[in-house]
Amino acid sequence: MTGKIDWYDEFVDFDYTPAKDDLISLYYFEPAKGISAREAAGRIASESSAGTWTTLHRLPERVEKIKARAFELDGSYVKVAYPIDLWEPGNAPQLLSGIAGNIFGMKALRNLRLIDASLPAGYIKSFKGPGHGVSGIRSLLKVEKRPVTGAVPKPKIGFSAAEHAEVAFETWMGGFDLVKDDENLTSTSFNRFEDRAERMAKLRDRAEKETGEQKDALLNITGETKEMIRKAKLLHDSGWRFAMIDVVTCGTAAVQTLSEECGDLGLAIHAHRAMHAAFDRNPKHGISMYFLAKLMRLIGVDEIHVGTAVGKLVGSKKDVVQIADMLRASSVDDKNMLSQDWGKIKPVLPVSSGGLHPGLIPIVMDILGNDCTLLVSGGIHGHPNGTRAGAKAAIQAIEASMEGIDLKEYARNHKELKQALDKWEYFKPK
Ligand code: CAP
Ligand code: MG
Repeated sequence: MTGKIDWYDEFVDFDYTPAKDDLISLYYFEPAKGISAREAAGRIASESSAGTWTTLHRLPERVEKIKARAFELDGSYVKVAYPIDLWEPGNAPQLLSGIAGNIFGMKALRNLRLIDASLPAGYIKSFKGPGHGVSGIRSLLKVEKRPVTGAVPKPKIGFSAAEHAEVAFETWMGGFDLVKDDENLTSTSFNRFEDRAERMAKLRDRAEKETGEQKDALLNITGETKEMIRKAKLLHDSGWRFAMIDVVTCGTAAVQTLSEECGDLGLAIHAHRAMHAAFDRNPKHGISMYFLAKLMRLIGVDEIHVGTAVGKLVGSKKDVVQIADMLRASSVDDKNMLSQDWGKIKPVLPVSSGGLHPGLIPIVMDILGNDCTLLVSGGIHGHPNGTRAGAKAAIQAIEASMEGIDLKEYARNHKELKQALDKWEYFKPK
């Protein structure tokens, strides 16, 4: 072999100052044996923009203008600037194919993790963003200050549509706002989506009448895109104002389509993140939940799961707060992340769920504040006196937290809370 056969180094420029409209990504990376950090940085910038493994016989001049540049290297962290001309406006899948595509498979890297990307104003303008956002959800449910509340009938799957609707009614009558489908419940022979939606609508109307409160459901339309559109229309026609989508398993293209469709139907989107831990759990490799949540805000979900820090699933307190703050902010200035001005993109409600029960509600509210949705599922259906008492206990825990009263003190004259604390106290499930 004679001479140099690759040109990765042309994608490294530590004197480069990003243009205002460059899209910038932040990666954690570990070079493979024998590869320097600079060489690895060049490979990341090259393979995610305009390069390839070897020098080329014909190279259009414009590559010099549109190529990405690794411009800042700090230990195991690299920042890459991508000229805006690389990106198709409004195309989320293409963004991922660039900054989260081939580079994860490069042999020159032992590990790579996309931590964040700063999206320039011109780029975010090409996306719809949430139709409702935080204030829209609050006005749909007429819940002004406290956290929005919801629960999933448990077991995850097993109830008939009629039984599911009964559990929903008990949840609403206990004071909860929302009844959510579980992430893996769509339509089964014994609990068809259409049947569930219709039966629950009847009991929703009854619960609204008897309580005077707004009640709604997060019915899971997850599936093939045209089928999701059909189900969204069915929800709208039955008076529902939310739809639930498992955004990772459905994919960004489908979520973009449903963001448009649900926007037209006035449906708020609840984004479940099932499967996120396949790529965000390893701190050294994959894609951060922070970036996934950012992308979903850009595309236009209205609320998304961010974790609990104290429940049964992974996610540290620092991560949960960082993601929630990014979702609710109009601009982000977190020293560990990239800056982000959200322009007109509405804020998104963080959802905390997973192993919660009344005894853990004060901690979660301390972490997330009131601008969140709390999903307490096993934590109400496992109450010694059943679902309605469990929901009341959770509501009482929210009231105590908002009034700054110790739970055990508040439980002295709130029997449902007392019963919940007698069973779980402050138990943190694993
Ligand atoms: C919680 C849940 C949610 C998880 C999702 C479940 O039920 O319904 O899907 O919280 O996790 O199926 O486990 P429980 P995350 O309240 O009974 O635990 O919110 O972290 O995405
Ligand atoms: Mg679930």
